[in-house]
Amino acid sequence: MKYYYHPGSPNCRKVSAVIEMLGVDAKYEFVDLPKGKQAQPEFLAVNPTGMVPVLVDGKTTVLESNCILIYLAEKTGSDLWPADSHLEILRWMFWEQSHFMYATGMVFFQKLLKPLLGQQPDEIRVDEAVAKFRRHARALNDHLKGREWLVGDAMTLADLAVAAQLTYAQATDLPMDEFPEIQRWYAAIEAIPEWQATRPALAG
Ligand SMILES: N[C@@H](CCC(=O)N[C@@H](CS)C(=O)NCC(=O)O)C(=O)O
Repeated sequence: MKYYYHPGSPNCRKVSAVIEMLGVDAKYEFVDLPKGKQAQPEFLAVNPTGMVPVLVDGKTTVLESNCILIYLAEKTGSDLWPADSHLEILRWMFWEQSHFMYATGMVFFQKLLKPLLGQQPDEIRVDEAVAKFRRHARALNDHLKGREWLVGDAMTLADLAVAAQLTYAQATDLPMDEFPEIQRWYAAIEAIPEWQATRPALAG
């Protein structure tokens, strides 16, 4: 298997962690995002949207981080994708991509990436994204009351998909102290060695 990735990407982090947790034999292929390699014809032939992560397994190309997680879990028969919980896991994965990632990704882009590129953060966009984060984090925090994991009694792909978007929470000063249930749950994920090993340098 060939795995196209960038170590700073939260969407790649979830895939890298699952590859390591499941002991999958994958060849890591670094895609230099700051140098624009994702927009070059060679990579666009692999993923026309010009984004990582991508997994290529023989003749099968899997796009979208959450599809890759499911593909890997199905291929290995992992407990992270229990047959009786697919609907609930997918619900969190869709939510993560549609709402949570929008908020955390915007704050990451404005507060961490733009200064690295010598640009000023757009404070209006930061405020909008932090407001969105609060709205969705509140729902996540409420859901976690009395639960150890997002779905069922054990960790699933849902936990890893959602947790990935908190990779830069500390480095971007997201108001995590308002959400104690998220902090408790996230601390359990941070304790996983493969999760620690995939922490990007920029996350601090
Ligand atoms: N929905 C996609 C999002 C992937 C994504 O946003 N990838 C970012 C890195 S986290 C990327 O490749 N950005 C490069 C670009 O947009 O040029 C997924 O989950 O795989």
